[in-house]
Amino acid sequence: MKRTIVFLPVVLLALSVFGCKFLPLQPKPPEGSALETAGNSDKQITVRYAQIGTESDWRVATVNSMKDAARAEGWELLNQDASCSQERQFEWLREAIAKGDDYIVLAPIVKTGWDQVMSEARDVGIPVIMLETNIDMPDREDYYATWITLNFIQEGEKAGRWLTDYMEAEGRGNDEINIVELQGTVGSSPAIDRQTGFESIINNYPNYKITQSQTGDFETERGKEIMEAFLNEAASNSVKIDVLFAHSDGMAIGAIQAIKEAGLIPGEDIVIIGIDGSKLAFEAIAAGDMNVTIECSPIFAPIVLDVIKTLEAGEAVPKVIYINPGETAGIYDEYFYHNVISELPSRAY
Ligand code: GYE
Repeated sequence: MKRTIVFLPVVLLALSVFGCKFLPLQPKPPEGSALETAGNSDKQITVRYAQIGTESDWRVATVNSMKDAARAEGWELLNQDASCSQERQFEWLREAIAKGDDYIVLAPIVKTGWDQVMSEARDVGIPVIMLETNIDMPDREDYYATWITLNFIQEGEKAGRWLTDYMEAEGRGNDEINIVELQGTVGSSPAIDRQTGFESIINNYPNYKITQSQTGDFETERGKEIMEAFLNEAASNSVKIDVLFAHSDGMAIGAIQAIKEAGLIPGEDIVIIGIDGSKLAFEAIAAGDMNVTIECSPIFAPIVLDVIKTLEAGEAVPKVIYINPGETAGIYDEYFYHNVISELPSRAY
């Protein structure tokens, strides 16, 4: 173990100092492949990124990291924003097929409905790299090269565990705890899995109850609107809201606004939990408006690059690649971990 730790940075340093010249010989790229022809002809690798939209800072960060990476490699990135519509994503895929792009990177908005278009991509042999959400279809692994993802269930579990630890530490471990939930896009894996993970923890405590739950589509404005509705309903039923669990920081930020406008103190009257680890959430936690955010890194691009280079070299890639901070890492608060204010200046997204 110790040897690996010492050895890896030395290799990485050597690679960065000496560039590729000292790398062991790579197998020759398949004849006529984009990599083979990139240097000496006008053939350029074209990557079509069929992404979801601009519903959150998180997604904008994903797109920016992909753009930077493609620019550095000299690849053409066709970044296509589907305005949160699956139909538009189908169109981008069909355009890639018609134009003969080299790769498709697909972040599917929902899990179902992909059978037809994925078959079309497979028929013409364009490798598809799945990001975040996977698709639900029979023999799905036959239709894509790899799936790069995060562990959304674990994010939900971390949120649940943080909450129960917090209430325990506050001496409220046996109190009735009423939670409202702002879900992500209905049918998307982050929404389904974050809810599953969170419930798997709080369902062990009969005094924790989700009193209201609705989708805010991962959007800040929607988060605000739904939180207003939650507050109104709670007030008319004389129910206290103790906690907000938001499936994304963007929605939490919108909800914080609604809570302030209702004359309550976010972070105190209502405990606020978000997911993403975005800079805006760090700022809200530093200001005392929010309590915790669970990291979900949007920086997929370096892995996408590796995958494309590996495929260009004619080598195999694993069918699933997890970007996973681990069970206890990636939790940001100023209560247990005190890692928000110190890391705020270096937060990139
Ligand atoms: O948490 C949210 C975004 O799909 C994991 O989508 C992603 C989610 C992310 O808009 O902010």
